[in-house]
Amino acid sequence: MPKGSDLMVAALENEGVDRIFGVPGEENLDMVESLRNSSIKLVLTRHEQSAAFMAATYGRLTGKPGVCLTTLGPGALNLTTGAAYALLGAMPMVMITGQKGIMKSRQAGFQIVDVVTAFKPLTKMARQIVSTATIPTLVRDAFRIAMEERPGPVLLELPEDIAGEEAEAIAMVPVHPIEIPVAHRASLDRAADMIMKAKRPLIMLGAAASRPRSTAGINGFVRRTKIPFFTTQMGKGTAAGGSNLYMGTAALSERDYVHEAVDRADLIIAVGHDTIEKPPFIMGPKGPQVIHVSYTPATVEQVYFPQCEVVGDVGPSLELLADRIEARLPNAGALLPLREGILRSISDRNTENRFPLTPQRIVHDVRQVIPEDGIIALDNGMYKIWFARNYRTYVANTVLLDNALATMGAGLPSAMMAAILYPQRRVMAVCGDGGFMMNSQEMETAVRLKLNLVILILEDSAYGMIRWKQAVDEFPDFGLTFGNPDFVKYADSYGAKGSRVTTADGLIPALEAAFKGGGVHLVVVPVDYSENIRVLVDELRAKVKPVAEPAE
Ligand SMILES: Cc1ncc(C[n+]2csc(CCOP(=O)(O)OP(=O)(O)O)c2C)c(N)n1
Ligand SMILES: [Mg+2]
Repeated sequence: MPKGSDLMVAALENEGVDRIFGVPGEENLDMVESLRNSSIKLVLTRHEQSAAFMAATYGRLTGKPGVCLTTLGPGALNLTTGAAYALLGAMPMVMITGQKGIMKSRQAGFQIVDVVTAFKPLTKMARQIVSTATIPTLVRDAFRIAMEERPGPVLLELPEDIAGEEAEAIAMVPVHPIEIPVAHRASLDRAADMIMKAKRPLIMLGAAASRPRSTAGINGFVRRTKIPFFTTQMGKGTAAGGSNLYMGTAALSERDYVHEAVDRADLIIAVGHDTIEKPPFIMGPKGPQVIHVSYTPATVEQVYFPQCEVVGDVGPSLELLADRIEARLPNAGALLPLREGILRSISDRNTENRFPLTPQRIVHDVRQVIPEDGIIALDNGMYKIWFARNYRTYVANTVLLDNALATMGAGLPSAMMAAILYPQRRVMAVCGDGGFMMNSQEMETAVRLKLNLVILILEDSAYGMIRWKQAVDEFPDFGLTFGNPDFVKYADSYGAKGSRVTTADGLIPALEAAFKGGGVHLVVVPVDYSENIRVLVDELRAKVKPVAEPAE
């Protein structure tokens, strides 16, 4: 007779799950035994938080929920940051947590936390499984909810006694494909009318444009309409950045070079914009009109209140919109003359020979060693702004950054997930010395899994981003510096390789050697963050003036 945990594992196999990430506790031992006898691999991590980051990234890259497993109380609570990461980032994920038995209580309150309640605000659904009979339907429901637009995390709590209980063999619920409806004709007509009337239209590609299902339709829309586009941080790569219509990425909310185009636009077609991102531009009473095109209706915010919405499956809806406007847009390229100046200003001084290296030089050199389909996964720190602004992308989901929860600690685990899914591509984690240390223990997991992965650490011995804000706000320099381990020895102690860049021209060869050598390789590069103030504050304040009235 099967046990509850056998049904659980069979239900996960029914969903096509191939790996589960996590740290089991004694409450999961039936589950672990059922996994041992299944087709699903159990991937141990060294902290539950990284298991959640990996599962969420699996969801982000494949569109199917990644799965993670922990014990009750302490283990489950270690998933909270990962749950928030998946919730804000719209990444499908299923978390399975253990619990003490619910039919008898032989350990009183030991380790018991109301996990289901704790996860309510961090998930789309959080449920305790109270009977083996409901396992197939609950699991099917959990996966559907995690995947449905807008995707996100769900939690199923499997108590120890339900997992170990003998159960009737119950049939699994078959999985079938679900198509997302296409936008209504009336909304397409209204949007087409606004676009044809626009004098200076601009497309913005946002976070939901990065969904694996979105990208083909988006490329077609940009190509057919010939309207120039910019991206949000999480929309990078969704239409080939190398195309001659790319105007830049909005890493700041206003007054960056890209805003010279945004401020002059009279219409922005916002494809897949999700307001969990730090605003790519600020809507005001006088600014451009906005058409929101996405899977779900717009969230109205003080800074985002579109005047028209095209809601439905993004790719096919954009195809229908392009059918209506293709070759009928005499003003499509009105903002294109600004492109060269914007891109030139952004790439200014990016080959400067200073040591420690400038952030611009680091971005430039990283781009040289990463092929078009190579993936960089960023942690959170000052360099994220530089990579978002300056790193050109050619393929969707080749820059994995988190402009939603913007948590530190996810860079290494998300890069590890990409390396597992795409062993034939170059994959690099880019971390600050602060963020790297938040999950650096996963070096052991990466070595154990025999991943090919380069980890680039930008060393400034500080929580640089906060130190920068402190300086911008004219506070004294205080409380944000620290010491580091010797990263080369640290890598060595994990059985990984390590190297340190000691000259301005040393980064490219160090990275090339790391990729060619294979395995897990950590490269440390000292960074000179004085450019933060020089460019992101002084230069932009002096050069980029907000446009009061759009010029006719
Ligand atoms: C988990 C978490 N804690 C704190 C913060 C606030 N925070 C944002 S960036 C940052 C500093 C990052 O330092 P580091 O990783 O060294 O990158 P740097 O900015 O120095 O390049 C901090 C503390 C955060 N985003 N996430
Ligand atoms: Mg730092």
